[in-house]
Amino acid sequence: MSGLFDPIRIGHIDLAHRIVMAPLTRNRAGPRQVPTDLAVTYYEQRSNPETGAALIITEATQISPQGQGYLDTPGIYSAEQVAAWKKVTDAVHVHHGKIVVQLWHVGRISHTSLQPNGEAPLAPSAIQANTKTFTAKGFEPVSAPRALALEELPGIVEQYRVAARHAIEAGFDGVEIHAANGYLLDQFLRDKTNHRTDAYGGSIENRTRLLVEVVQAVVDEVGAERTGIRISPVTPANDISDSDPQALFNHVAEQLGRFNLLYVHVIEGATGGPRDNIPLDYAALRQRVNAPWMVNNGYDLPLAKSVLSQHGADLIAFGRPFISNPDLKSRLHDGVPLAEPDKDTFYGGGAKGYTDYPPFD
Ligand code: 8OZ
Repeated sequence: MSGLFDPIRIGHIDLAHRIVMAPLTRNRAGPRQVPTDLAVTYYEQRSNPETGAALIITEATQISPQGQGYLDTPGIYSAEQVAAWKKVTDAVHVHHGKIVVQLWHVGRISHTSLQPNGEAPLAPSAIQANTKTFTAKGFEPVSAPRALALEELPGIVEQYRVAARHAIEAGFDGVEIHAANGYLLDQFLRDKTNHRTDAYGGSIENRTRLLVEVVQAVVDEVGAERTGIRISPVTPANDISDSDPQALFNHVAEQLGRFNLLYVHVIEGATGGPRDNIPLDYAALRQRVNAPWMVNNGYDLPLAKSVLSQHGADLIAFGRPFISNPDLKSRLHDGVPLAEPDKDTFYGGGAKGYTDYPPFD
C-alpha cells in the first residue's frame, strides 16, 4: 500500500514522496515577463523534499507573447527568461528538489492590451469568453478573439516544441503541458469553444488533434519521460464546457496512453471549487493513460491519505496550502496545523504573501 510519504519513481525522476506543489499563478514576473529573484526565493523555500515538495510544478508560463492573458505572468520564449528560470532551477536543485515548468498558451483568455501590437487574442473559433482577466487596469472582460487559420496551427505546435527545448536549457527536470482550465488546448477540445469545420474541429478525434500534435512535438523534443500534462475534464473555468466530457476525455486519455508520459495530472471537479460539480468516471481515464496519475483540487491530509491507500492516485498536488506553508510536507507529516493563505496577495505584489510565510518552528 502506498502512502503519502512513500517514494516513487516517475519517468527518470526519483521522488522522495507523493506531495507535489501544484502550478500557482502569482503575477509577479518582472519587465519583459522575466521571473525575478523573488521567484527564486519563493521556489527555493518550497523545494527541499525533506520539508516541502517532492516535485514543484511552476506557475503557468507562456510559450509566446500571444500566449499571455494576464498581467505579469512569466514566459519561456526569450533568452532572458530562460536565463532567469535557470536561477530558479539551480536553487531548487541545491536542495535536491525537482521542478517542471508548466507550458501555457491562454488562447482566447486574454486582452488586447496584453497582446503584441494590441491585436485580438487567438482561439479555435471567434467566440468571446464570458469571463474577466487581470490587466494593467484591473479586472476587465477578455477581448473578442479571432479564429486561428489552419496554416497557423503548425506554428503553435512549434512554439510548444521550442518552449520545451528552452525548459531543458533552463535546467528543468521536465515540462507540464497545460491542457486544462479553458485555455488554448482545452478550447480546442470542447465543442462549446471549438466550432471549426476543418480537421481540428467537429468530431472528438478532430478536436483532440492539436493536443496530440503538441504532445508529440514536446515528446520528440525532450522525451516522454520528461513530459507531463494537466487536464480538467469537468471544470467550468474560463467559460468552458463540453456536451460529453466522459467520451471526450476517454479519448484524450487513450491518446495520451500511447506516449508513456511522465505523469497525467487531473483537476477533479471545478478548479478551486466543488469536487463533484459534474460526475465523471476518473478511473476510466486513469486506466487508459499508462502513466503515473496525479490528482488535484481541495486535497487535505485525510483525503490524500484515503485516496492513496485506495490506490486512487500516485501523486497528490496541493496548491493553496503551498502558498502559506513552504514546509507543507513537514507539517502534514508531523500533524502540525497549516497556515491559511491571504487571498489578497495571491495575484500581484511583492514579497508580502509570497516569500514571507515562515516554516513552522
Ligand atoms: C488563476 C489566475 C490566473 C490564471 C489556471 C493559469 O487556472 C491559471 C490561472 C489561475 O490554470
